[in-house]
Amino acid sequence: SLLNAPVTLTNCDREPIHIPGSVQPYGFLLCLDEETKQIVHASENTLALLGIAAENLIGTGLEQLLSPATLAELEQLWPTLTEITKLLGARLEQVPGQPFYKIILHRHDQLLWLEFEPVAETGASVLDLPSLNVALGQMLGATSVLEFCQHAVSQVRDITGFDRVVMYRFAEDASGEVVAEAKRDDLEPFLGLHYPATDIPQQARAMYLKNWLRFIPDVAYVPARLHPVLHPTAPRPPDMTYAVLRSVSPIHLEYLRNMGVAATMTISIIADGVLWGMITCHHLTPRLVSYELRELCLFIGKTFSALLRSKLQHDNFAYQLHIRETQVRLFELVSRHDNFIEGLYKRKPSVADVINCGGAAICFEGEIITMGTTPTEAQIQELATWLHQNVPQDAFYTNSYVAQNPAGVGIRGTASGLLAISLSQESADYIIWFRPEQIQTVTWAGQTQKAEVLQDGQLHLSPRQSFEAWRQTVDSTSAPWLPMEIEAAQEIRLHLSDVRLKIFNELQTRAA
Ligand code: BLA
Repeated sequence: SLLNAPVTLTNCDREPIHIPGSVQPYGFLLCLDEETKQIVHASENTLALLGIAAENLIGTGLEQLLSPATLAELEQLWPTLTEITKLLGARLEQVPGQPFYKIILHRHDQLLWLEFEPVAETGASVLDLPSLNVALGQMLGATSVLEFCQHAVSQVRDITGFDRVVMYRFAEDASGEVVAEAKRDDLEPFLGLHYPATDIPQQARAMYLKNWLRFIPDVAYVPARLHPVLHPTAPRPPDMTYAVLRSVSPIHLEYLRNMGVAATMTISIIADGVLWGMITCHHLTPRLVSYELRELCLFIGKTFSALLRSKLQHDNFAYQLHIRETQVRLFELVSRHDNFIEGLYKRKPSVADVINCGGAAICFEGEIITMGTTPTEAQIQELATWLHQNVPQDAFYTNSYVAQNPAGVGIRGTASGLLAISLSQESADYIIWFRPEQIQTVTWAGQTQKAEVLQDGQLHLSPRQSFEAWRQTVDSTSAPWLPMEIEAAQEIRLHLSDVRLKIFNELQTRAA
């Protein structure tokens, strides 16, 4: 089977993670036939948990486990049950010596799913409304997407007590970045780290759009098989997309073990039907989180998702506004200086302040003026000459200059990204904004994790190796330029050409 075949980065996408035929053993699973309400699958750990072998449950009803009162409650639930889970608390009255159970119910794949999680006490309410109100208030009040993310991860850490909680945000290319983090002080920070798209394969992403929360209380678990794995009339094991106890990919478990993580919980962040990111929780020792607390985190994740679009728009408007305001002030400075070029760099704001960049340069009539972090003057001169000889357009932008001109390798540290506007058709006069190479802006903070050996030269099964894999894909690349930034640069070009035309006309009139 695929699970026994060697795993490579290419077959990773094909692992059928929705039909593992087994569960995590911290609870047990019963699947009932929708019509007859008879048990058709039971996880083999019923023997360990209930003292009843799975095969002895097949073909029976729930009467040998539950009291008539609980059965009556279930009868009420069946008709309206969907993929969305519902909770019922019960003692298995018919089996002596059993603890209290949370029964998590849903309907899917023509089966009724009952997942039993044992709990120590019957469960006082964990819903602390006042602090939930504070949490939501903070999230609502966040003035930027990053602050919003920070509140969400802090809340989830407060609620669950996980050692580390991060917001993992996906980029266009499906790679991801840790953009917010709440953690135990002594842990190495993950904030700012990136990982390649392959760390979370496509079928997993598709599943996480349907099922918003995953929980692995102990990554060292031994899966409990279903009995039977295949129903006599079914072509494949039952579809566990919505099952809480679903046994997860062994590849992913190995990844987590290599990371030194013993328990995880992840919550999907979905904006407009797209997986925008995940709240990812880690614990260094096994950790059981109750169903109710998981639901509370899910509530926070869904609230976050619902508010996200407006926060993203807010960030966008704020940046748009910053560009407009600095542009207006810059143009004022330009008009106040006799030499208009001086207006671009002598005072604040300078051209470098209009657009997010590492630095900027003005190349004008053989002179070079630099602001912020830039290549050397000689390198900028070479770049201006290259632009003049190779780029006929008035504006030029790239997030990988090296990909356009191999000679760019020498300046990729400060200038992997370039946004340039031409000030003259005849000579190499430009304003150029620079963006640094992305990988130089992020590095692993410490060396506390031991380096793992690459297993077959292509498998990356820990975040540190993943980071290296990501590093290779974005070699000599900067963060991309946004359409509004390119537009702003164009506007500056047009404005300056108007100014020069006016100066030229004035000189003509004076001469006449
Ligand atoms: C799933 N991989 C995941 C998940 C995360 C990551 C968050 C979601 C499952 C979960 O834990 O709830 C990745 N986790 C990370 C990253 C960090 C982290 C990047 O904490 C960074 C700090 N994984 C690989 C490779 C393969 C792979 C090379 O790295 C395939 C060859 C597979 N990852 C893989 C699979 C799943 C997964 C199959 C699905 C697990 C499941 O739900 O069954």
